[in-house]
Amino acid sequence: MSLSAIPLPAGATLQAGRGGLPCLAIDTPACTGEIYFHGAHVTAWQPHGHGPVLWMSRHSAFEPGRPIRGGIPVCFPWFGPHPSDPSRPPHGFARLSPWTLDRVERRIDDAVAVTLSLRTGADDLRHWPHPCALTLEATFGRQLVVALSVRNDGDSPCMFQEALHTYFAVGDVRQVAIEGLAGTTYVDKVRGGEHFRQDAAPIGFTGETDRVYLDTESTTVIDDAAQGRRIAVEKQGSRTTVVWNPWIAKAKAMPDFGDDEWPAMVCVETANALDNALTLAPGDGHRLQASIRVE
Ligand code: TA6
Repeated sequence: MSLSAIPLPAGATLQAGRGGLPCLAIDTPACTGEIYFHGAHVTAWQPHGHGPVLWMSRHSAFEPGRPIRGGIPVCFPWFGPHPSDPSRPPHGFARLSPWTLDRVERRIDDAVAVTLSLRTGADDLRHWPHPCALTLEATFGRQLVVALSVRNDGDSPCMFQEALHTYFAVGDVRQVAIEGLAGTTYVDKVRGGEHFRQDAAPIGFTGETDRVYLDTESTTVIDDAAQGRRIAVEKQGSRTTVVWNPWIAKAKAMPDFGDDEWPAMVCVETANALDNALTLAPGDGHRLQASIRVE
């Protein structure tokens, strides 16, 4: 179906975005937002009465085959480097792929729900031998609800990892505290991938931080003291929460990340990764959901 054939409700506008990539701009009494078809990538959400909730790098690429830096990258079917082949793209191919716009619907309370889909096709199967049907639904309203659904259309079990790799805008990460993960075991990628147990204190940031919290279904809260706000991230269908800030050296090492941008962001990612990887039987499906609101 051509893009022009898809009916758009009031508050949703089809645009040629950065790099000429197609995107939908959302503007209703509830919020403004933006989602690109490239990677089914949410790049903006701002509920009325609040500042932008998602962070975007000023240096992000917007071109086929390259990930967008910021917003909510969709990581699938692996998380981080490919388990065995370093030539494969980090965080999988879903965020590098052109997704298809399926429908845009107006919901109650001035929310707009955008649904895109991707089928892992032959060109992906070289990287990954499983035909799957992916759906990404982003509902832009007074809260932002993003759901990634995966269905195994193959005839053998399919093991995968996944993440909604959300970049949050904060006033100063050095004044941020993250609540909700006390007592949870995490893999610390800054300390050799060793396992540690989070103590009772909220997570603070004094250097590069890259932690994969396992076996947790908890809601996390980002206390952004510098902006005097708290952001809650509630999740369903997720056993992993990833917390990341690159800090100074890692920020300098990334070409699509400004050297001075690291204090303004923190990633709190809703995932199923590492030990929490999932296996779907043929015909089975799974839904991963993050619900984000400013408290
Ligand atoms: O989720 C944290 C992480 O895995 C970090 O290790 C860092 O690599 C980050 O993702 C960004 O990855 P990217 O491939 O988008 O540069």
